[in-house]
Amino acid sequence: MRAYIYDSEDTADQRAAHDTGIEKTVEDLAKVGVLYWRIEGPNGIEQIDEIAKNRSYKNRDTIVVSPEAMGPVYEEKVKSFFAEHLHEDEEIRFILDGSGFFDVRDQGDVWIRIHLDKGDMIILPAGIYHRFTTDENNYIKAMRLFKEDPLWTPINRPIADDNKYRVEYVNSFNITA
Ligand code: KMT
Ligand code: NI
Repeated sequence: MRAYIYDSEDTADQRAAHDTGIEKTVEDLAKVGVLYWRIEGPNGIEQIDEIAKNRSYKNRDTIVVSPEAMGPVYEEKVKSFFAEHLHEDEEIRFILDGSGFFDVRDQGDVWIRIHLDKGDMIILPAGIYHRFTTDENNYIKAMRLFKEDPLWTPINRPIADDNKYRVEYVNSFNITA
């Protein structure tokens, strides 16, 4: 995992690094409610099971985002994941293979880019504005965890501004934008 301020001036493809070189820490992520774990070693799945048990994630599935897995709709899908949105539940991802970027808004509405690869586990809180893209390798395989039924409907900005999960999130963290 590496997190840094996203370079919004850079007009390259969304999958390019857009790297300002301004680093962000796990603590910086925690301040906006984003949780991160590095899951390593032979008992990795047990660690996932433990987090899932503690947080009541009963169900899980696997998604592969790649041209091979998705065929001709890949480019369209990658663009749709990159629309700024929120969810009414946490977004929980454990990277099984490959890599990609999750961008999250910080307290001042600046994009933090989080590069994840195999062994990284992340939880985005309900109500945080974010987006996803593969990187230039165009391949990621991730486990998605959820409580009962998945609540993955993306609600795009700015429609979601008045959503009660957004309002709760803004009130729980020191969000100024
Ligand atoms: C999302 O919510 O944008 C996704 O699930 C993207 C694929 S997970 C690596
Ligand atoms: Ni999302």
